[in-house]
Amino acid sequence: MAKFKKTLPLVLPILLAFAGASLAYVFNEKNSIKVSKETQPGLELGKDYYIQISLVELASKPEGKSTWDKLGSAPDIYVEIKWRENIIFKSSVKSDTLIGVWSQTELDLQSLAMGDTTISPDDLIKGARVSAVEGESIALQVYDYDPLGANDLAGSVELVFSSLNIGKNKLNDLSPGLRRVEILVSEVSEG
Ligand SMILES: [Ca+2]
Repeated sequence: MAKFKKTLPLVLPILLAFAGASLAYVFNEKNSIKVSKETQPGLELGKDYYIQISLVELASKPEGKSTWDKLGSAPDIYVEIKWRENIIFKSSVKSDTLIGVWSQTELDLQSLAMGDTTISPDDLIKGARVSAVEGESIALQVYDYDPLGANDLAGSVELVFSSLNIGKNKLNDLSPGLRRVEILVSEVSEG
């Protein structure tokens, strides 16, 4: 694997920044698997957080149907995050799979802060920014994308902020069609 030079140019092409951030995330993710949910801090109500979808696993077939796709191919998964009755995030589509994985461009906010940049983290993070207000929740709606017809709702789950933790949140057996969801919650570091 190529190593980054010690002295990176001050102005990196955006694409390279994305690639670097993605790699950093992959390594962070591997490390964070050891951290159990119980040891992670909960959300501080009243603060802003980023919600990112890491993984969605669907059941082998949808509820009440024999196959996901008409020709027997696996579902084409995408996720919407809904908050206060608005869709605030829509993921890319992961085609023909029962397990959709989205690599996140989790920002190394420290390195971002070191450089001269006018880019807001909001512009780079592939996720939703929410305010963790007491009693409120976000809804994750998982769809099987259909290019020709209506997208089928594969499953959905509502998560109250008080039930979420900072870091990775693993959720299992949420509904008949939805076996597993992993989301990443990160603090917004700006004042
Ligand atoms: Ca398909």
